[in-house]
Amino acid sequence: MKRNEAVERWVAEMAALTGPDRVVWCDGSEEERRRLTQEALGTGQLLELNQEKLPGCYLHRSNPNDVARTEQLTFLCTRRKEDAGSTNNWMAPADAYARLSGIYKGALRGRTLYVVPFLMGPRGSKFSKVGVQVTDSIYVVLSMRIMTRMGDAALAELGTGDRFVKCLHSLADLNPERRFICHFPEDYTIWSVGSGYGGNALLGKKCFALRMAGWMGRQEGWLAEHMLIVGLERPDGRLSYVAGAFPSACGKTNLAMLVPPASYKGWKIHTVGDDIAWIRVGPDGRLWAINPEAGFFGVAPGTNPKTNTNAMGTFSSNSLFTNVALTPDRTVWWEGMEEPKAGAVGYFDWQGRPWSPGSGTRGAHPNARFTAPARQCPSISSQWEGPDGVPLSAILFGCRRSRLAPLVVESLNWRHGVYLGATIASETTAAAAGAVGVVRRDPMANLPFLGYNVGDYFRHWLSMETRCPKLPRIYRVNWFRVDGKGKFIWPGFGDNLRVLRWILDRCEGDAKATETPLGNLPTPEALDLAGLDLGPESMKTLLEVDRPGWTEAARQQEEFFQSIGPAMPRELVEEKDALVKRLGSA
Ligand code: OXD
Ligand code: MN
Repeated sequence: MKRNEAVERWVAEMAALTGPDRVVWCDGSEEERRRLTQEALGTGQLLELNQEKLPGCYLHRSNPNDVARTEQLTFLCTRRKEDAGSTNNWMAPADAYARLSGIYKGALRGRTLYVVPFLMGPRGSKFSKVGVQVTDSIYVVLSMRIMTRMGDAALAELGTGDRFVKCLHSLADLNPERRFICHFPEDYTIWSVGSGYGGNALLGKKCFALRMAGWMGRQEGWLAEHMLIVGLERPDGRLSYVAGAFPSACGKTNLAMLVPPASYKGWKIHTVGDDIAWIRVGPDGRLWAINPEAGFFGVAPGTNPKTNTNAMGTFSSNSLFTNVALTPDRTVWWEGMEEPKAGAVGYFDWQGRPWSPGSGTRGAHPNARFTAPARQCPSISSQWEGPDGVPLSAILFGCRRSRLAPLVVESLNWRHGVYLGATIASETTAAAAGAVGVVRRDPMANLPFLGYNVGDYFRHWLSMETRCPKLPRIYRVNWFRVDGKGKFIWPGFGDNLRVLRWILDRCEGDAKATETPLGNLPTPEALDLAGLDLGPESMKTLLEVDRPGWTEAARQQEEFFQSIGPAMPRELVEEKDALVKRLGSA
């Protein structure tokens, strides 16, 4: 491979800082995968799974203090504090470099520094961007190998250029007190230390493809979003693509791979991406999206042949599992899979402790993950690596709300759609450290991943109206409404296609809707409910407009908007005022 001087210079600098015994350049080859896997098996970083049942699959157990993203330790380090905005932690770049250099200094003594060039996006695409991560974790290298186009392919794409994102990572001593994930967008640099967890350590993912790319996209006129991308093909062959933002661990992977209900004969699903979308205006004036990743880093608990058979097919080989339970025949298990017999022996929990099913303790960590190559997904789209991406017919903003938010609302126009996304509030999940089930603001389901001021982000979204002549329609959805007994009302999973069908029909102008203060809701007959056990009362709850509840929600939105300060676009405040007015009249 031709050498790239800028990369070599930077790697030498990072090696001088961290002091490794060896520097190994990764080429992405199969031989390298085998060699690194053997090494990781030797040190116990990986455990071999049953190679007959799960060929090429391995188990990783993380440090129990390092099992989720740590948002409180994640910083934007911009020269001006206001560029980080009210929702991000901020540190001055000089302070962050000094503080973290102290931790990195000599941290790789006795260790190997792996150099991992990686490409986000398909080869030969104008969307795509190169990064180089240096790391002391083989688990991270092998995960990056699945999640990105890694090795020589990335260097070939970079050529002799010097525009690459410089990603420094070290596990250091895994001390949560010395754990930092710092982004320096002005320097194209990410420094992460003290964590081996996916979102903190696989720097191509959240750090680059969302925060750093968000910053780049603002400057270059495109969007980096926390969105799945899926193609929906009707029996007559019409194919439409939808992108959907949902908070972490709220079913993006399941929606991207959904299996149509039995009555949907002839419908086909084409998975393009399950977590991140880069979106640009295409030459035809529509929005086009790519998935910058090459793999899925999905939440394992709850995944089973009924909820996501395509995911089961995807990770049946060449995959890594993190913090799942180990079965007596060295396969994997997690909550939500078929329950083993209570008291069965030979199981180990996610921390490697002997464990018995039915003992009342968890086998897998709630944020246990699978890391699997996208190309293995049975429903993968033939277009998933297309350099131009796929054109979007609709954008979804999803939330997880047990009350208040209806099943689906159609926005009145782009500006109102941006407002619907900007005002998402959702119940927290185990994907981030901290309390679970607490309602918090999560604009565009992207709050933890914003690479700049949230007010400027809203403005950037609004500006698409002037850049893009053929914008997709925007919808807000909520699959998570519960009844009086706390049970989910909507069946979710494959049946979400019923809602997507209404959305597609609306985009094509042939489905009925009722105008409400919130936006357009389906008339009860417009949603296809055939074969579902959902009475009129349930549908009434799913489609209700709770006026006092929304009046209070609008008051809370006002507080949120005010907290954003001068960057907050007036247009969205006006949308909130218009909602209050609509709620008050009629
Ligand atoms: C993820 C997350 O891992 O959102 O995708 O936390
Ligand atoms: Mn995510």
